[in-house]
Amino acid sequence: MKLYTGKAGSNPKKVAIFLKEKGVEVPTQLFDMMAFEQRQPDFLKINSLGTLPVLELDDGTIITESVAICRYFEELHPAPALFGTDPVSKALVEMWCRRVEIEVHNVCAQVVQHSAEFFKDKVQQVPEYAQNQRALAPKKFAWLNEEMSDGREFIAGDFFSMADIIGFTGTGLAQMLKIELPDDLTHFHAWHQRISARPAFQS
Ligand SMILES: N[C@@H](CCC(=O)N[C@@H](CS)C(=O)NCC(=O)O)C(=O)O
Repeated sequence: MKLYTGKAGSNPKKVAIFLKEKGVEVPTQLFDMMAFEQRQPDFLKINSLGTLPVLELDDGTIITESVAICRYFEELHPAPALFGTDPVSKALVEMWCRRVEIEVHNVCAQVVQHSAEFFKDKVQQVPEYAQNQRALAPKKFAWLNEEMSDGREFIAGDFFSMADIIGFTGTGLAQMLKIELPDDLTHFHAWHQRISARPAFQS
């Protein structure tokens, strides 16, 4: 098996953190994303979207999508469980992965895609949309803060999960974009400090 990935990028980072949490090492080919290696014709035959990460299995099966790759490794290495352990916790992790991906991570990613030079040949950029999503982002972090005001330790409940990894990489995008995350988002900041201290989150 081989993991095609990059040093930069929030989605490669999700898989890197997940694998560290699992204590799993995978043969890896690092792409120079800024040199657009992932957009070259040979790689487009592997992933038509020209994005990373991608996992190639020994039988040639190609798995794209960071969360799908993590789910595959969860099946191979069930402990520690990062997608829940029983019907309720599994549903809660799925729910929160989607909520954090769509409501937080993707809003920040849209700002990048509609404003960064890096995407100008790939995305039909609409600067007003980038501004709109930038203005929306603080509201999404305020929403997450409010959701976490019930005292839960992690995003999906009282256990660490994939949802925390997605929340962390989404927050990384916001930091990169210098989106203000006010100090009074106390539940959000306490959560962020808690997970940032985990060994797997050290870069
Ligand atoms: N939904 C995909 C998104 C993958 C993605 O957009 N990856 C970015 C890095 S964060 C990428 O490879 N961009 C390179 C490019 O567009 O050239 C996932 O979760 O893996």
